[in-house]
Amino acid sequence: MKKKWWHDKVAYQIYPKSFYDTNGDGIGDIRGIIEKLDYLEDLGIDILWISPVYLSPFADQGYDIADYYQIDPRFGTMKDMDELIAKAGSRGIRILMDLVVNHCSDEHEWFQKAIADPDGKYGKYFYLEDAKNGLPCNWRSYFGGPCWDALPGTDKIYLHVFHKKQPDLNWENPEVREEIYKNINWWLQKGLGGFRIDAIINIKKALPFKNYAPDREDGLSSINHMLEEAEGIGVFLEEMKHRTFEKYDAFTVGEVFNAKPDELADFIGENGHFSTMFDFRSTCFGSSPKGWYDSLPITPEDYKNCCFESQAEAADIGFYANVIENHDEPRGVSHYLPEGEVNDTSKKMLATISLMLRGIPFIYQGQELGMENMAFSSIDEIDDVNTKNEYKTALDAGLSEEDALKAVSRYSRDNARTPMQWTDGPNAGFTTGKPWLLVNPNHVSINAAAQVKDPASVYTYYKKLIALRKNEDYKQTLVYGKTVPYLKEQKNILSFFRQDEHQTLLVAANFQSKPQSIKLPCSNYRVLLNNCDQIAADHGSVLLEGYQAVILECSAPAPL
Ligand code: TEU
Ligand code: CA
Repeated sequence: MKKKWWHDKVAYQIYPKSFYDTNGDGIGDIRGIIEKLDYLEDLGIDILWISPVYLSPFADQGYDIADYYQIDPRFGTMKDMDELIAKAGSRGIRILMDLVVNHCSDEHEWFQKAIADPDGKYGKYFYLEDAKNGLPCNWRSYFGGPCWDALPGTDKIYLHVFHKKQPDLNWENPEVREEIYKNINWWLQKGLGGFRIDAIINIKKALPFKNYAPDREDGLSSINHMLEEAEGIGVFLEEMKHRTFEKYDAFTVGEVFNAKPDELADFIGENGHFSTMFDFRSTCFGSSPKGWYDSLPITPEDYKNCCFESQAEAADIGFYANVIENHDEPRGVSHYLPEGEVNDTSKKMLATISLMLRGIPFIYQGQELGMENMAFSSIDEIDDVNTKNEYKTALDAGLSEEDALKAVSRYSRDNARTPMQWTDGPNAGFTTGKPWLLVNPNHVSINAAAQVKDPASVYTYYKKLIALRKNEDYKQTLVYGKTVPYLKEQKNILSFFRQDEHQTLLVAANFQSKPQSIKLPCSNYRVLLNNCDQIAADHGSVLLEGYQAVILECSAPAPL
């Protein structure tokens, strides 16, 4: 495999609105990221993905872009952005911007011009149809309702697979693609490390528009059915890569849902469309076509299977980007650990698995502190468009208000969007003003200030995991070595080797509160990391405490 600069890197996602506010308006800003670079450097981060900071009306928190060349004044200025890129760069940290090009904002100049003259040049930037013919297809937008709306003041309708303030750009139009490439190159010339690429699978529509079998009472059909049929996205993605990323050796991470199983090599193989893409197998597990209210919980055994399936799938192809949460997901510790068993030890166990798997680790802001879901007491406390839509879906399905709130609280995107917990003081030290979203009251016990100086904290443990990945003695194996499941059949044991011809490391986690013993594959070993104080070994086996996770270096390669 040809080595790439990003193979051994550890990435961190910042959701700027909730990261750190420097001017007291209750909204995190770019200067806030600059101020926290020391913190990120101390943790050992190499790549920073910044969720969108472009000019936006914030219908979907910046994923609705009104100008791809401007910074939203709420986040700061382009000068701040340039300073961030430079200051991060001087610490060896590369910045990724979020590339949101399936759609723009309805307030973008292109859409405004399309409204003014639907038959002109900019009408062709979007998917417009004559209203008199009715809806061209019954696709349900990701945020609820039909994905067609009236083009204001005209006799046309336009397509939006997300919010109605996020009109889809027509990638079939070469002029649109040119505009996008121009923008990507403009940003790359500033010295970006690359991009995280939003909702990219949606850029290729199965055309002509047609109905699919309705899958809910509303008579609409999930977009997934269309995506299964859409062919030829690779042509767009290859063109984009050649015209932009490739010239800068940029790092790209795709947000790819619904890829076809045999397409993985096209996406993340040595000459793939992207450097890597997120592994969403465990985040998607249990999701129901009916909506969040109908989702199934994930068990430790399910989680193990997800991990191993993804590891096997990517093994001979490339690298997945490993996540346990992001700005669209609940907090990983609240989602993957059973209620009542969320504690520092179990949090560290999850971290051990996520960072020791083969792939590029992505840590979401606050994950390194073990931040947890928010206990929302009313739907009015929630800002997120998608949660509101899922709440309505749950009510429509007959749930009581109380049950609907309970159901959507488990999955709400706002769980991850509550402000970063810097201190135990007012507003968790996030802002001196009124935070735009509720601060989790548990910041009095979960916060960066306390954890940074505590050798036993979740933060310090993350720091050790990152340091281990970078340790010259183990790096080669942890980055490029194989993942070989060990004791896969033993219930609630999630254990695997990371291994190459020179070295065998064993990662073993007891994914339950009850202790259990595992057979050791080697008689001599060194403990590289342990989330508990002790390791109880005896006669070729180890007794793992509840949620204990250990990383061992086996002295002799295990007989596999
Ligand atoms: O998400 C894409 C996506 O498919 C989402 O619908 C995801 O399934 C959903 O957020 C789960 O609740 C990306 C961004 O990450 C998300 O924040 C944006 O809202 C979306 O694109 C539109 O740009
Ligand atoms: Ca601010």
